[in-house]
Amino acid sequence: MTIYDWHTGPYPARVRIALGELRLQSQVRFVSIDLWKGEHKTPAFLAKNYSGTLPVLELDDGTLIAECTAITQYLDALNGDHLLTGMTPLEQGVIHMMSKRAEIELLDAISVYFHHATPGLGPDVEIYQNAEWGLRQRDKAVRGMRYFDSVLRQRPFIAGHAFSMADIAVIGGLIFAELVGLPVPAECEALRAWYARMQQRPSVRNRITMSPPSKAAT
Ligand SMILES: N[C@@H](CCC(=O)N[C@@H](CS)C(=O)NCC(=O)O)C(=O)O
Repeated sequence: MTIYDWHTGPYPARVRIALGELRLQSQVRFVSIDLWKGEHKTPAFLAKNYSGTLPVLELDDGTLIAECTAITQYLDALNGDHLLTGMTPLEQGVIHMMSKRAEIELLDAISVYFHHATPGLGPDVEIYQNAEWGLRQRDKAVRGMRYFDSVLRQRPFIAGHAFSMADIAVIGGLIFAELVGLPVPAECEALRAWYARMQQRPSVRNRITMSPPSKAAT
């Protein structure tokens, strides 16, 4: 299997963390696509992922799977344990919902803020920006942090009593928040304590050193 990603990217982090949790990293070859040089927008890369985003998983038969959730679901099903996406219908439904919510309310909102209301990936990549939209999404992300704080006041993990893909999605959001200098509000004590716990997990700690930048493929 090949993963096309960028070692410090918040979305690539999600798949790297999943690989670490599932102990699958030795089965993967990483190829770096340099976001800062816009390598994800070249025709060669767009042929792999129409959306022009990272990460992308390429299987040995040439099948391409983009989208962190889809990649994680594929990896999680490989050994049949479903550690990250749930075993029972109830677990699967709640984990899927909370992962989606983490994207909509936190991670994707911060991404829009980054691309629209900050210099983002630079003028060559950011060919359209709408700062007002970006700032609204930043405020949405802060509301999202307060929401996830309220969730974590009720239970130890984002989707219930066990670590899951939904935790990984929120971790991706807080990694992105750090990159753009968006602090978690001080009063979000449960979210802060949970994030400190998450950072102790080897999968989270070792995600960047799992594969530093390699030669670009496109
Ligand atoms: N919905 C996608 C989003 C992926 C995404 O936005 N990835 C970032 C990397 S951190 C990216 O490629 N950004 C480049 C861009 O949007 O120009 C997923 O879950 O995989």
